[in-house]
Amino acid sequence: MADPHSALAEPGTLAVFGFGAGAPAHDEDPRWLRVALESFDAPAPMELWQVDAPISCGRHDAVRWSAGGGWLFAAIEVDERDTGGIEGAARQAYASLRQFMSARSERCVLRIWNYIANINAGDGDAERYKQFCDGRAVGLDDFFAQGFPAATAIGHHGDAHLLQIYLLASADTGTAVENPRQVSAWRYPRQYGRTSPGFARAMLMPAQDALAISGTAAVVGHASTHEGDVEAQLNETLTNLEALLTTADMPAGFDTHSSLKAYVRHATDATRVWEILQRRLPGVPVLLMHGDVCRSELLVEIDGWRFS
Ligand code: 3EB
Repeated sequence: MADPHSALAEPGTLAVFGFGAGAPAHDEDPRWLRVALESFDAPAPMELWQVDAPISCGRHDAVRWSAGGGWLFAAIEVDERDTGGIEGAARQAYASLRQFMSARSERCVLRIWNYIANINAGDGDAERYKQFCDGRAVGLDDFFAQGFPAATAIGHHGDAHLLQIYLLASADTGTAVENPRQVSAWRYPRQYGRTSPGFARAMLMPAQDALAISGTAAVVGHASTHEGDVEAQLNETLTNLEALLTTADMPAGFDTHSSLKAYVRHATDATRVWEILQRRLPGVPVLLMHGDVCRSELLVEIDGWRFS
């Protein structure tokens, strides 16, 4: 891992991310975030968000933020012990983000990442991911009444009490994109929980020059497919990604500029997933992460970016 300080010192740096316990804890700069997910690539590269504009940054209660050129990064970390569990943590985190965002000019949330400990613990409606969905909806209130952003919700294996959420917002609106192969998440039937997850399958950036792709798995219609078969799930996921690119009028396939993350549930599947991605997406930078998908039967999920 390179030194985050030099990346933070570059002009136009909106945010810098490190991955896993090996990343520095460095807490002085609100633009630095250590994500609680481990990467299978050692050392994991840093992720760098840069804009062509001067940056201001700060903290507002528990929210840390940076902004420049009409773009905004905001992040919040909540300790579940302070909120009585994941539902309260999600409610508080989203209420804080909503309150912070509503006072900003960069109010259009385009993309959100949620990293949750023990995401599949608990049965039925008591599963922690479903409690997270309940709390998120309450905390958000009507903030996404105009439409949901693209999102990722993945289970991490770090601090068991830590909820991490970060987002990218803009002064200008993006265009949400749905996948014709999939039921929109906010229309999922009751069997997936009391509160349907609020996210769009992808978001076209305001200048229409990039597509932010939500966590995408082997979901067809509303059903999980290929239970127990990581290779078939990965192939289905790639088919879903292709369908999204087509719907968004993006060029087909991914290229060397498209940065993707593949979240793999079982460490024992990582090599196999890597080999398949090398073959199916040659030359595409994919960061392989150890993470749990929010439905326990799903073994792999991919998110990332496609630039036109
Ligand atoms: C799915 O297709 C997989 O709750 O914000 C993917 C992306 C998923 C985002 C979220 C959930 C979320 O339903 C799960």
